[in-house]
Amino acid sequence: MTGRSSKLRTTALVGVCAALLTASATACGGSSGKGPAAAPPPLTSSGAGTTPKSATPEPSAQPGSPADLAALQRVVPQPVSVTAGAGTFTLSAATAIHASTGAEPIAADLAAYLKQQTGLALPADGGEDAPIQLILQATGGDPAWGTEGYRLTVGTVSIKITAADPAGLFHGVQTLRQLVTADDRIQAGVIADHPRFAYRGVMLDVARHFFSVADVKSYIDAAALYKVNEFHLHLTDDQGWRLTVPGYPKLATVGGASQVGGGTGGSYSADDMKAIVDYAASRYMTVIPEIDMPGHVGAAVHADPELACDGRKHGAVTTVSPAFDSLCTTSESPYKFVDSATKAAADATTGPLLHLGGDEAQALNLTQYNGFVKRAQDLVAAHGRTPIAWGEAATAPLLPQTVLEYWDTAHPLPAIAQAAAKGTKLIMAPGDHAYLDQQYTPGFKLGLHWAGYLPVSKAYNWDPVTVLPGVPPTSVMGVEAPLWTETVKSLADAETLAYPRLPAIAEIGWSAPESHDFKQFSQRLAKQGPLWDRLGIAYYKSPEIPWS
Ligand code: TNX
Repeated sequence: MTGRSSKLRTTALVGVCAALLTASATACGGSSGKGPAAAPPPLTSSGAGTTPKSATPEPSAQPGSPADLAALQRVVPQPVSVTAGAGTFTLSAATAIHASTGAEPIAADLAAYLKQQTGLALPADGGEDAPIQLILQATGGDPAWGTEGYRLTVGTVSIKITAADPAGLFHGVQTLRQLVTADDRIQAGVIADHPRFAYRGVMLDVARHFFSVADVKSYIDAAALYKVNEFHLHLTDDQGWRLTVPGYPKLATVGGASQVGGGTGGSYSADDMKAIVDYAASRYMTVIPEIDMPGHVGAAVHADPELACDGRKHGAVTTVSPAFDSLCTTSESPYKFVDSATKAAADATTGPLLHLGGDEAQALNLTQYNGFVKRAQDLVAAHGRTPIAWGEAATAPLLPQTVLEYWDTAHPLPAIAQAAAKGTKLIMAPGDHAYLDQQYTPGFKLGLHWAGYLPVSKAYNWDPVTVLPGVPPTSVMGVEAPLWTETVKSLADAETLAYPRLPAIAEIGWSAPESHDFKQFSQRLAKQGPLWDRLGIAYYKSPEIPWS
């Protein structure tokens, strides 16, 4: 769970740069195809699906031309190094995939992805001489890989992905998917890659509008294409309670029976939660459940009025605006509820982190709020989970392991940087750069704009270690792109707000800051459009992006 990893890997590339054209930001002194090419030969023709001559074929040793490098520049997030070779590999239905021991599920994933994208049904059970090789190499690989890094080599007759861990192989598969062109070709070259931050999250608010398990899976699946590895599920809020909690049946049945604008809402059974958690795990993502407290509990006090202090009946909240109800922190009964709800969230998930909310508790004074946050953290910890809380919780006494999530750029609390200076880890989700629910432009058909308008360039142009002054860079665990759903009624609405900004934030979380360049990013991003069209992902055709 530690934060940052290394910078661009420049030294190891020196030898390769002499022969092949590289787009690592600094390695060979060139990028975007403008670097010096070593006597580029003409493109060689592809060896479509042919059997390689050796069992572990190496990629084309022919140096790539600037045009070859440009053809390879279509990956988001930008990899650590991209080195072009000459020629292309062409996929066919006869191109078999071989997996080393332990990599078999990822070979099946690759085959399924390529079927979805190209219509070709590649055999995923190829032998050791198969043209596509997925190799798990636990020892002796590049130490820079860590668990999520990988090396992808593409030649005219073979493709090989090597990684130390299945997560790295899976990320390599995502890179490979993005490299496949409309005519089923893949540019030759070598990509070496690993993430900057360990935490690269997205959040989906299923409380304001309910989303079916199938929709949640689709949202996860699309985010996996951009190497997102944390899925924060905002399960409860004023307008809906979506988690089944033993001992409190009305939370789901009554608190779950509505949403913004009314309607039927919904909630997840234990089986539903397991389906989400298992699906996320198959995409190398960990689910972080959130129970938002002590404010944002409109649905909870509607279901169980004794959780509030006033003893009155609370109607269902169906408005966009918050209800500003609160748990009754001065009595004991809400803590039994907090214990049960956080236990249910812990039991429904498998990851180390559990979000206890803590935002916008306007109905409490600071003493009441701080006292609540202290006890809620202890209960989360007692269930074996590391607490996360929204930035406001910085005013409370924090457990040493509690993580804060920075969001409120309209009121940046000095206590957050102060906590970070004392060792608290931070997740960066600044509203004015990372909130996918903020409108792209004035009048955009979806979204809010309390943090300002958020065009793609603004989602891209920020650095997590400098966005909040006074924060030590080592305290930053990573980034998150939350999608609040007050105005989001369908998966297509969610995707329209997330694409193309989610890939921008994913790149901020994965790629070295030296490689960040909006113009170059927007050209790579433009090449994702046809893939989204093929996969049926809705997106906003922002005029900032040179869609082809
Ligand atoms: C603020 S972010 C909220 C949410 C809203 C969001 C809308 C946060 C911790 N609280 O309750 O949905 O703004 O952008």
